[in-house]
Amino acid sequence: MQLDGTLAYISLGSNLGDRAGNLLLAVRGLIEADLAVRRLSTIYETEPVGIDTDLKFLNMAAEVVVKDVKPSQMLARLLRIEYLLGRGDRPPGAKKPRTVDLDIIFFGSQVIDTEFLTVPHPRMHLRKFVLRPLAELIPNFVHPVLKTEVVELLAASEDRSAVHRWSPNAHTKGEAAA
Ligand code: PH2
Ligand code: MG
Ligand code: MG
Repeated sequence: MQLDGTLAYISLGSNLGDRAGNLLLAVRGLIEADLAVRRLSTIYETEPVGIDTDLKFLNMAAEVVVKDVKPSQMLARLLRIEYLLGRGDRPPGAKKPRTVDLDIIFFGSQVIDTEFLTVPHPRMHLRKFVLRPLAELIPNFVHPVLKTEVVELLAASEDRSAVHRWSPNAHTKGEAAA
């Protein structure tokens, strides 16, 4: 069946407070904002990359179906969800721990480069915490600029930071790394 709308991919991250709870509230926020969540990756616990914190992140990816929504409108909705979940108290762009961060990774195969929004996300191909969850959902999707599949980007990534599947009941490192 033909899909009625565009598939967009969002990377979700949290490294402050109840991290898994924050991710779930963010997913609920997407649904309430009319961004129809179709599939979710599993959750990964990830070492912080390029950011001034020792607090590990939980990261995941969401596939949403958007209809009659422009990328700039989607961005505004994501920023609103971040704000409602407690990211309003910091200057934009500050590299600090965050309750929730929602980044547009792909918006169909569109290429967007404005002052406010760059899609595909300009650093996604360098980050295992984005590529690993994304590869669960769309391993063979071709990056519209790099012309490379998501699994190939993951295999070629030089990011050596730790990315492990997370499960709610495994609190020791060994179990979490299963
Ligand atoms: N987000 C960043 C910077 N660094 N590291 C991990 N592991 N996970 C993130 O979501 C993340 C990060 C900027 O948004
Ligand atoms: Mg981010
Ligand atoms: Mg962000």
